[in-house]
Amino acid sequence: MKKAPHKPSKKPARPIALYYWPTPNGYKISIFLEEAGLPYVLKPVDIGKGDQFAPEFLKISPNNRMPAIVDPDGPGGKPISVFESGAILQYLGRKTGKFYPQAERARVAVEEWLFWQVGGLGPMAGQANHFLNYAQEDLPYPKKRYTDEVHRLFGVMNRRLAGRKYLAGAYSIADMACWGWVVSATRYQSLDEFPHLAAWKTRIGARPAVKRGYALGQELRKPITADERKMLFGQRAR
Ligand SMILES: N[C@@H](CCC(=O)N[C@@H](CS)C(=O)NCC(=O)O)C(=O)O
Repeated sequence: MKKAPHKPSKKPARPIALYYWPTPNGYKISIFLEEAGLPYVLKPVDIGKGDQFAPEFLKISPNNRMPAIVDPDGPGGKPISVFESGAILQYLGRKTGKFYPQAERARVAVEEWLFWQVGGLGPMAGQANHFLNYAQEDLPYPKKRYTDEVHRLFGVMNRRLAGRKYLAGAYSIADMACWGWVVSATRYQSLDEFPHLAAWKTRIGARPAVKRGYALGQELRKPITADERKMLFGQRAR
């Protein structure tokens, strides 16, 4: 008989440490944890102050980015750390059996939209946000390039969501991955042209667990200072 990756344990679940800052990549994981009802403890990673470069944090997240998790009850009952939001969502989905179907066709569909988010929507909307809201020079070419790409990606999502409630079958980690990025991009891109996407955004946003996940740590957000700008932008290999 094949060994299950996670033997169900009789012991009460020990909380997962969530290394987090309230940004669209962070919300993906706070939303999952809230949706699944998994106990967790918040470990704020103040990325403006440089917490992401702390040696202890780099041991679990060598890319100096949050989110990351440490699950004390990982495979074999031993702790495991996971970085990269997509890998974390897949891990938590496998661990709980929730929001990440096992049937191969359904799983492939979820993975298509999950990877579409981590390789496309996130990086492109992140660049658009950078050139529109953080770059100190006014740079029309990158602004147009990345806002055009967000517009294109929103069109893809809108077509996908025509006649569908969720991106890939039932509500899944793919929806959780995309939602915060769509919310954030509506700062500069209206959804008037994308009615199916707008309805999906409202549908997901109405879920109580999504509200809780999105609210996590909002009080930590402050306008960026000159020192924080230096910490975040212009990073090179260390
Ligand atoms: N591919 C990563 C991206 C994570 C990411 O870019 N996190 C940002 C905040 S949204 C971060 O930690 N930035 C810290 C820095 O730029 O030093 C993931 O999906 O987890």
